[in-house]
Amino acid sequence: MKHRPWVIGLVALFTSVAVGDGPFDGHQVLRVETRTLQELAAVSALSETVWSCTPGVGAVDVQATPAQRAQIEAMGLPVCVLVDDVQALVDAEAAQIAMTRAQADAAWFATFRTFDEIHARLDHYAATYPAICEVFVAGQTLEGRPIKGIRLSAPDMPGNPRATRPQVLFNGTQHAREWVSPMTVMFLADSLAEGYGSVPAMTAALTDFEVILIPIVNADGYVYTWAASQNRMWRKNRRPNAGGSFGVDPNRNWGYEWGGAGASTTPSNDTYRGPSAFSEPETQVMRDFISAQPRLRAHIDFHSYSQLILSPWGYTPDVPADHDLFTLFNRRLETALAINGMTYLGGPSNTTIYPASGVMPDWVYGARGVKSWTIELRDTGQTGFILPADQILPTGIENLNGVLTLLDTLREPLYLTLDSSVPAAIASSQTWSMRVKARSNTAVLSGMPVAHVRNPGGEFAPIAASSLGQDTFSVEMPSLGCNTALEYYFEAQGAQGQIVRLPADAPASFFRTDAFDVYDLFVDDMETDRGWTVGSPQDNATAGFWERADPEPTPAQPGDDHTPAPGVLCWVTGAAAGGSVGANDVDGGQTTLTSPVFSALPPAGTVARRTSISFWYWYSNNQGSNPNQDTMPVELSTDGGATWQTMGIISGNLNRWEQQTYTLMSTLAPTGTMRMRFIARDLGGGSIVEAAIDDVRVYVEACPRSGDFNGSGGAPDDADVADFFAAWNAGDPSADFDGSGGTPDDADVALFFEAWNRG
Ligand SMILES: [Ca+2]
Ligand SMILES: [Ca+2]
Ligand SMILES: [Ca+2]
Ligand SMILES: [Ca+2]
Ligand SMILES: [Zn+2]
Repeated sequence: MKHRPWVIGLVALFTSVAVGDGPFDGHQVLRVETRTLQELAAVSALSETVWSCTPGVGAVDVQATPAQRAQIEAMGLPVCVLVDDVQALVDAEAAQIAMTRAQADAAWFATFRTFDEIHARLDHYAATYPAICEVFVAGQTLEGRPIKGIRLSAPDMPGNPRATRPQVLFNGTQHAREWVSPMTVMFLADSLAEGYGSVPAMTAALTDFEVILIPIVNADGYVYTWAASQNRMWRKNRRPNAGGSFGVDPNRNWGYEWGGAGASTTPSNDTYRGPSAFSEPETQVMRDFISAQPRLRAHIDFHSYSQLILSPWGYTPDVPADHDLFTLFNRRLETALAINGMTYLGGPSNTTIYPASGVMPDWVYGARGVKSWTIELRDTGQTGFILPADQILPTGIENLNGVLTLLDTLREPLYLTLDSSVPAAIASSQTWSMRVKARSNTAVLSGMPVAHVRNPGGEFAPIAASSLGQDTFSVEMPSLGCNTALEYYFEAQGAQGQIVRLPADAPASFFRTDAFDVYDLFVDDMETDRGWTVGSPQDNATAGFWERADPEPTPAQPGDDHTPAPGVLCWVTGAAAGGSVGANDVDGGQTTLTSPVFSALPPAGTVARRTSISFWYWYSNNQGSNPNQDTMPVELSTDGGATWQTMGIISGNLNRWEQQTYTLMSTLAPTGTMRMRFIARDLGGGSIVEAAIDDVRVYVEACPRSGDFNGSGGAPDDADVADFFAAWNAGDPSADFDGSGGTPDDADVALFFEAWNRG
């Protein structure tokens, strides 16, 4: 077998990216929102290096270690992660450089190739590797061009004849202008043909599967995009339509739920569905070819661009019966396609991009029952269809990795997937269960799936599931004491003893659910007067003052409050619509809405683990002149309004009600005399500023204080009683069990014994 150097480079890439042991291990690039020069200086000092070219107050990009990130976050500034893993980026870059320099024979993939060049290349594989490659013509296009493909599979082996191997089909170029799609399919052909016998993953792929590749389905359109009188941006086939326009969109012409949403009835439109389902030779040929493959297990239709992994359905937002299975494949494909640092997002086609009916994967899955995807290749719109040619190889490499991962997943004996979501937290003592699906694939499921559960630090112990019918199983999970957690994973067994776990690498990784109780401390839907006030010494707005009212709609202001009916009222800047969008918005300065005093302390006898303030807001500053220049600070006082600190700054113009939640951290420690305020303001150039606030909720996640007074661990015992009374007699604050302040009293004794008895 011919042995090309770049194949070795490819293998090196597959290993070098996974290993991260460089100088930037764990480093991330963070975008931190600073508000003052002091904050900017502090963030800069806390970082490894500043990435921003010209750092200033506002958003600054810094490279930080995990410890530095924790310190920056402790400052309470908004942080978002730009680069999750700096070392991985550096590794990927180094691997790419090494791979490219090692390539002796990569010239074919250095640029885009014509219809004739691509078909000649298929013939070259068949001539060079006749034992494993076979070229075929599936049929003819409208203008009579061959729709050519190649089958790759290892020669017959004892106990493993070719004719029994599961088949997978990958095609490109339903859409003519998406030139990276045939190149990606050709890269798969090249890697498998050249790598068989020398690269273990390629050898295994062709030993276990028959891989069928069709680089160009819409040959007429593809040739048209290359013609001298070219229309490089041509998408459809070359059907002459009634009315003089050309082209049916092949990927709206497939006959499963044909004619629904996301396909045009107008012949000149780029998504014209055609006069009837399967009206076009290209879709007929592919339909008949697919129907003739008896062992087809999976299919990918390659398109560009957007970097998406799209599973059925396209025609409806409803999820398919195999949604959990598609989700499992999608997550693995996402990981596999990220090998070069690119993000491919996976999900159902309809809701991940847009509704589209008559698409190929809907038919392949809906009519043939074969798992089928659209993969939208690079990029995400920077160059779109005119992808630079130097992206062909990296696109091919990451999609080869995706295809290998797809094959790996098809090989698995059983599929174990979640049928209920993993709760991050539950209430203490709550009864709860988890549902999983366990399906046979190459093996038959044996017995019931099992959940392995433990408290953190303990040993995993099994709990058997019970069947809910079909492939669905339920596990009754143990209820949890407050401030404890459960770690768990699931396991299923095949008839030959094959073990499958969820998560796949359990017990190294596992799910976790925490238990604690939630207490509301201050809840206000603004329907009654709870004592909010308008105005502060700094207020200087001339119009658009806060008022509690039923808002009237304008292009910048909601027509309804947020509270579900019968709620009608919220706080809003000038509730009346007036004659124009600017008639009743904030003008000339700021107007301040201040809450009544509320307590953010946990209930007596409990210990808080987290205190949160949430509210629903409407904010608009993107209408009219000087848009997007104003913001609305949200401030918090821990001393009844004497002093204030910034909790956050609202600036997003979503034109809808949105919920914001802030967690009170050490810098804003909860007290019994809290207030919050919202400062709506039109500063600088006059602009349209509208704001509204509704459904405020302050709540604490807390657990009862433990009777283990001296913290010795284990169940409370006599020593805890002795230590409590010693502290109580001494008037020590630690004996103030209910947190009421002052000298410990009888109430503290009662509460302590309640906790002690509880254990
Ligand atoms: Ca309300
Ligand atoms: Ca208004
Ligand atoms: Ca204004
Ligand atoms: Ca302004
Ligand atoms: Zn496309």
